[in-house]
Amino acid sequence: MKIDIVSVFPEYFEVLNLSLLGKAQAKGLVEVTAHNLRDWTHDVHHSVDDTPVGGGAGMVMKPEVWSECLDELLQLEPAVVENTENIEDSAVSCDTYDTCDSGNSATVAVPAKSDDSEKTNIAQSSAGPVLIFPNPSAPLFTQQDATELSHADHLLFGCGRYEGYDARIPQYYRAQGIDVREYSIGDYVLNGGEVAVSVMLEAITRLLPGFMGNAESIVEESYTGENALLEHRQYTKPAEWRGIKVPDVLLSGNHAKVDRFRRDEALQKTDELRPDLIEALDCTKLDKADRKT
Ligand code: 6GU
Repeated sequence: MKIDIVSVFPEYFEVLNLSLLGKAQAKGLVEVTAHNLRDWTHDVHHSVDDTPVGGGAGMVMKPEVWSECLDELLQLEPAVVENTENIEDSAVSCDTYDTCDSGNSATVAVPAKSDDSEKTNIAQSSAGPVLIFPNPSAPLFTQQDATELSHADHLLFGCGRYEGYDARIPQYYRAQGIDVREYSIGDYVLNGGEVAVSVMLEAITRLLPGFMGNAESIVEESYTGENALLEHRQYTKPAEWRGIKVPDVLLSGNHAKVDRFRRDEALQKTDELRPDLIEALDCTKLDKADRKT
């Protein structure tokens, strides 16, 4: 998987060479390049932002600089758009590939449409690049998004700073047939997209085949699978520590009982802390004992 990151603070991503991702790069599973957006400026001040049209506080990232950068990294012709009226102003959208039926003459690289479920979208598409913008006002990035993006062969992250980026940037690239996603990582505000991109990158790359030593540890995690629950508690030896005992059933050696105990705990914990996840459960996948819990 090839990963490009564009930021005004590319040094921020030097830490990626440490840690697990560094190992994945060494193994050749991923190739990560952090670019400096200012390399695509032409003025002496290397300016990347300007005041918001319509007024308001802060600065907004200019579309011209981004487009020079993104055209190059996406290997698109710097298209002369003849018919800008046809570029649809679609709302922030992260779950579709087919937002690009505009009659724009400059359309290139339209990914093949897939009728299948979201999970297999990328695996079955012609797997063009996916352009991702962190944005606190976008839909939440989930484990399902991470799984889906782990099948892409080229991810390009564009980190916004200041009050954000000109809305025409994602709009334009969608109209070019590029799979453009905007994601928030949670209901709080960060100064820029760099931390959010690091979070998404870690969630995505650890799912790459061969990345983790133990593939099972991925399968059993919270938020994975069709019926995502928070994970049960874990214990290791000793069986009693500072007067606190490990639950007896875990020492029983009875695997069925252990599984039931853990499942009950996961259901109870999820109900208490994340009722939204319980609401989203597929009832047909619950067994009799689950219902009792
Ligand atoms: Cl993706 N960006 C910024 N700046 N703040 C955030 C965020 C993203 N997600 C949550 N807060």
